[in-house]
Amino acid sequence: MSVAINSAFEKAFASQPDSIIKAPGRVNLIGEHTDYNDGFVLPCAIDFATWVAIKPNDSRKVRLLAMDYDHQLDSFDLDQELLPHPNLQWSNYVRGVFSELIKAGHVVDGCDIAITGNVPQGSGLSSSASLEVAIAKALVHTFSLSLSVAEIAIIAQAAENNFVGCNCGIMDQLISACGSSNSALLIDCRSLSLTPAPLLKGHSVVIINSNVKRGLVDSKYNERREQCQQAAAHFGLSSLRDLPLSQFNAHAQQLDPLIAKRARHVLEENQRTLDAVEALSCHDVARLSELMAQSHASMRDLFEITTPEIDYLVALIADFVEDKGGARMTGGGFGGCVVAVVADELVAPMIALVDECYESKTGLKESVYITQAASGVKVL
Ligand code: GAF
Repeated sequence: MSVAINSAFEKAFASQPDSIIKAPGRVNLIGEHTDYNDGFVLPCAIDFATWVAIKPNDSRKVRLLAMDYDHQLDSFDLDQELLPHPNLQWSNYVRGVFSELIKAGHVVDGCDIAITGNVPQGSGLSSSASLEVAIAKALVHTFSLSLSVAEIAIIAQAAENNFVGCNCGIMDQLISACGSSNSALLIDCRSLSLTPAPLLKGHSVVIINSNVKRGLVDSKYNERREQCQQAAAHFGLSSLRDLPLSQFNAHAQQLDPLIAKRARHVLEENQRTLDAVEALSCHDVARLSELMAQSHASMRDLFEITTPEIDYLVALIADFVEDKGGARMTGGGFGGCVVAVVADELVAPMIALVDECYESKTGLKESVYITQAASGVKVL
């Protein structure tokens, strides 16, 4: 990838880049739609990433090359008001990061940037977060800005919230910035504390992309977030994190039934995430399998963010692996991927089963990625 980005950079900007930065995508093992409720998540960074090549250009102009978008070019002037591009969505992730850094008082200058990557896009594996984090780290490195990795993640999240219009939480950007090889990380999304949770020996993390297209995702995502806020507000709280399950259970019937379902998912999913960390630390695969199944059922029935194709995939895999692994939808939902944690000897037959059944049942062909836990953003 480094060779390709170097030569594309040279062709577009007639010089070699100074640095190349790599930021990974992520898969979330459990803890879905809990991050913006100040709750717990358990993601790991994956070995699919976005690469950014950068060099200052002694001007106030930023020039961008998107290798994976037919080598489209964009540029903007740092002395003018930075606005979202009306058509080039990929550029808005970059513009957003510049805008948020400047807003926070950091001094950046003109530069040339080439971008490429292999995180499957629109699949719930955080291709956007990896782009935002790669750009933020590239600017921190190039202009010697003083930001911690957590601050890089916060700037990247703000870019997505304010420039792209998705009110996402902090999980994707934080794991892309801080990922650790061989471990998932338990993230407390309130304190941003990170606790490594080593992955199971003798087991693989397999991602099955349903290839269900995720249409209108941002509006449905933002709606879920508002519903959670509504539930918290009913109890006079700013976040569901502060609502004990027992208190919710005692008063749930006062809530609109739909809002109550959303809140129940978040409250129970937080506990499942903590329980999953415990199961990993005891190498209790059967318990992990049970928790992943409960998490999926909750996303399907309470939070209502799965699709029939994904429900089918999860049921197919869960029936096959029984208590030797677990499966659930991963990410924001409405399409995207299933994550399975499976005993190594079951990986090949599981993939063969999915290959045999999924397309004939749904008319869609899956893509399968076997991944390792990867480390977070780095300058190569
Ligand atoms: C998306 C968001 F970007 C994350 O912040 C998180 O809420 C996730 O959906 C659901 O857990 O990936």
